[in-house]
Parts: sequence; C-alpha cells; structure tokens
Amino acid sequence: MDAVDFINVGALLSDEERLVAKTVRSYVASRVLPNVAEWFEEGTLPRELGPELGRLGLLGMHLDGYGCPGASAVAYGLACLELEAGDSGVRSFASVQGSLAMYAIYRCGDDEQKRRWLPAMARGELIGCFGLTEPDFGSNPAGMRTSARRDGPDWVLDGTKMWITNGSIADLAIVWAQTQEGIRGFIVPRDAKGFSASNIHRKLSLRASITSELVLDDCRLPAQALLPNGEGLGAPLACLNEARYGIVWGSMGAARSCYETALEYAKTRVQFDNPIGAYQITQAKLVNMLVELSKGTLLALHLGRAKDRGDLRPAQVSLAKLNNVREALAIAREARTILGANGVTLEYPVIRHMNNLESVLTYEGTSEMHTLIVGKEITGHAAFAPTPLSSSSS
Ligand code: TGC
Ligand code: FAD
Repeated sequence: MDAVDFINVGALLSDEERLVAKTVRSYVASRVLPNVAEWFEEGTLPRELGPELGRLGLLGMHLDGYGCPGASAVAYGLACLELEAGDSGVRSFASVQGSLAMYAIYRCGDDEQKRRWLPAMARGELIGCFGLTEPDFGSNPAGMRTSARRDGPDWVLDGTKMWITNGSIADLAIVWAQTQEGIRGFIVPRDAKGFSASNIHRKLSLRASITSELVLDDCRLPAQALLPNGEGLGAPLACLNEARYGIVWGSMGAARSCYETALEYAKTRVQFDNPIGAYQITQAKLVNMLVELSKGTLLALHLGRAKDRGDLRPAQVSLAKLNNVREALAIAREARTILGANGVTLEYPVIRHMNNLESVLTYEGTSEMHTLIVGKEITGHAAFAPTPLSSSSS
C-alpha cells in the first residue's frame, strides 16, 4: 500500500496527467524545496521563477490560444497541488498570474489586448497582479471605492488596492473600479503615471510571496485600457472561481507535505524506547490526516472532472475551497504536534505550510464567505448582510 496515495487516486489519472504531476514535482524538488525556507525567512520570492514556470507551461496553463498550453482543468489542478506541496507562495504566484490576471484578460479582454499581453505573460516575461481588495472592502468587494471616470477619450482612476499578490513586481495590474456603468476592469501598466505599488511588510504568513498596496492617484489611462467584455461584479468573481479551483487542489499539496513529513518523523523519532509512530495516539493523528487528505484529493479530482466537462458550479468550488483549506490547516496543525519542538522551525516544512494556510483560509474568499455562499445556494437566503428575510430569499 502507498502510505500517501492510500486509496490510489493516481489510478484515476491519465498518463498525461501523471506526467504533469511528475514534472512539476521534480521541478519543486530541485528548485523550490532547497531554497524555500530561505525565501520564507527573507520574505521574498525570486522573480526569475516567472520565466521558469513559463517554460514549464504552468502560467495560464488551462487557457487556450495566445501562447497558452490549453491543458485540462485536472492537469492544472495537479500542477497547483505539486507547486503548493513546495510552498503556497509559489502556487499563489502561478494562480495570480494564470487564473486571475491572465484569465481576466482572456475572459474580458478584446483580441488586441489578448495578443499584446497573454503570450508574454504565459512565458513569464511579464508579471501580472489582480487588484480587487481594498483597505475597507475585502469580503464585500461590491462596496469598492476605487473609481474610474471618463475624461475625453481617457479614463482616470483613483483609489487604493490592498493585499495584492505580486503587486510591486508586476508589469501590469488588473484593477477593478467603480464607473458610472458599474464595476469595470482596467489593465494598468506599471509605468502608468499616477500608479505606484509598495510592499506590505511584517507578514508572518505567505512570506515567500510579495504582497503589496497599489495606489492610483489621478492615474490616466487610454481608452484601450478598459477590459471591454466584463461588466459588473460578476466579472472579477468569475476570475476568482478559477483561482479558488486551483486552491482546492493546492491546499492538498500543502497537506500532503505535512502528512509525509509527520509520517517520516513518527517512524524515526524514538521516545520511551519506541518510535513515536508505534504509539496509538500518534497513529490516530496520522490516520485522521490521511483520511482527510484522501477525501480532499478525491474531491478536487471530482471537481476537476466536472470543470473539464463544463458543468462545475461556483458554489461547488466554494464548498471544496472551504473543506480542503480547513482540512489542510487541521492536518498542518496536527503534523506540527507530531514533530514536537522540531515542528516550530524552518528545518521542516510544516510550520511554514501551517502559517501559509492561514492566508489561504482568508484569501480568495474567507471560510465564512464560502460557508455563506453554500448556505445561500441550499436555503435560497443570502446571509451576507442583515437584510429582512422577505428580501433575502431568491
Ligand atoms: P452577488 O449579488 O451575489 O453577485 C454579483 C454578481 O456576480 C455574480 N456572481 C458570480 N459570478 C461568477 N462567479 C461567482 N462565483 C459569482 N458570484 C456571484 C452574480 O450572479 C451577480 O451577477 P449579476 O449579473 O446578477 O449582477 O454579489 P454580492 O455583492 O452579494 O457578493 C457576494 C460574495 C460575498 C459572495 C462576493 O462578494 C465574494 O465572493 N466575496 C469574497 C471576496 C473575495 O473572494 N476576494 C478575493 C480577492 S482576490 C484574492 O484574494 C487573491 S489571493 C491570491 C491567490 O489566489 O493566490
Ligand atoms: P474582512 O472582509 O474584513 O473580514 C474579516 C472577518 O470578518 C473575516 O473572518 C470574515 O469572514 C468576516 N466577515 C466579513 N463579512 C462577514 C459576514 N457577512 N458574515 C460573517 N462574517 C463576515 N486580494 C486581491 O484582490 N488580490 C490579491 O492578489 C490578494 N492577495 C492576497 C494575499 C494575501 C497574503 C492575503 C492575506 C490577502 C490577499 N488578498 C488579495 C486579499 C483577500 O482576498 C482578503 O483579505 C479577503 O477577501 C478578506 O478580506 P479582509 O481581509 O478585508 O477581511
């Protein structure tokens, strides 16, 4: 029996899908694992990872055309899992690039915008970020204050975006703003006058990832900066579906790394003359971890097959993001206890994953938001805001 893929999920994959997983795993083993503790400690992620991930075809992997590989949703998910087995920050880099910034252009842009930006982004030569969240509007992006007004043929943007992954290393930002016609998306090149980005410091989570504040101060953009094919909040939320789907898989990668580390440790660490893995309490911890890892991976694959068939619903992604991140975090915390004092150092990956998963639980919709999204789906009542019952049923 395989102590990690215990229920043989691998048997449900095609040869091509297995090859994707193996290729990404080997990249992570040679490039990420030897360095990531240092990146985490220093609070950085080398920009060169962009072209490297691009060469592997991992940026905009599930998009078709414009230099993108057009891989299946399952192949993309497996890549996310393997990247996040390295570090959530590395998976985030690929998610933000492919599922948020590139996907926004792919879904809402015109042909000229796609030709201009997507091939270079797929190669990792240009880095994108996705600015939806604001200091006062995280879970409720509908209230955003960033505005875009027409001035002759131009657009002028004002506002602040907060917690933006890759913001200060990005060549372009996708910025969502209120206009007279509702929320619209804009492509903001980093050298646009009135645009600036600065790093957010002192994070204790997702340290191997750049997180930034974007400021738009009278930022003047030409008419062609507007993404013409996405109107309303539904446009950015459709991008989030893509990234949330990647997290469903990715979180199982972090969980697998924690479980594998704890299992190895339990087999070799001796206390009271026996390996700690010989004690019933340790075995119960490991088995509970394996149960949730197996279920979560199967859930990811089930959703991936649905996505490839074209019948995956956003609320199903919410259910899986809610479950898999919650369980990955529980697995990381349990694994940390098995490692004892070694569990609190960067010599082992566990506390790094554990701290990272605190961000993953919050970004791309908090666990509470995903609970409410599923709650709305099954009851017909939106409980996001305290509205009277009569007006919250659909
Ligand atoms: P609501 O009235 O429900 O919806 C507004 C319009 O959007 C449509 N819609 C969706 N469309 C596509 N996909 C979805 N998942 C959608 N959810 C809703 C909806 O049909 C409607 O369309 P229309 O045509 O009728 O106007 O909107 P609401 O204001 O009540 O908000 C709903 C809520 C709370 C679920 C939503 O605001 C939400 O998901 N909030 C969480 C915000 C969030 O997740 N932010 C993430 C920022 S990006 C990020 O964190 C990147 S992390 C880095 C990384 O990924 O690694
Ligand atoms: P808030 O919305 O203020 O929520 C605080 C708490 O209140 C949460 O527990 C929340 O669930 C709860 N809450 C809020 N409303 C309700 C309600 N109606 N009912 C019950 N509970 C409620 N954003 C981007 O746009 N782009 C990015 O690239 C990006 N990268 C990020 C990277 C990192 C490392 C982090 C930490 C965040 C990133 N984010 C990004 C922002 C992220 O999406 C937001 O942090 C998230 O949506 C939550 O918003 P908030 O932090 O403002 O929390």
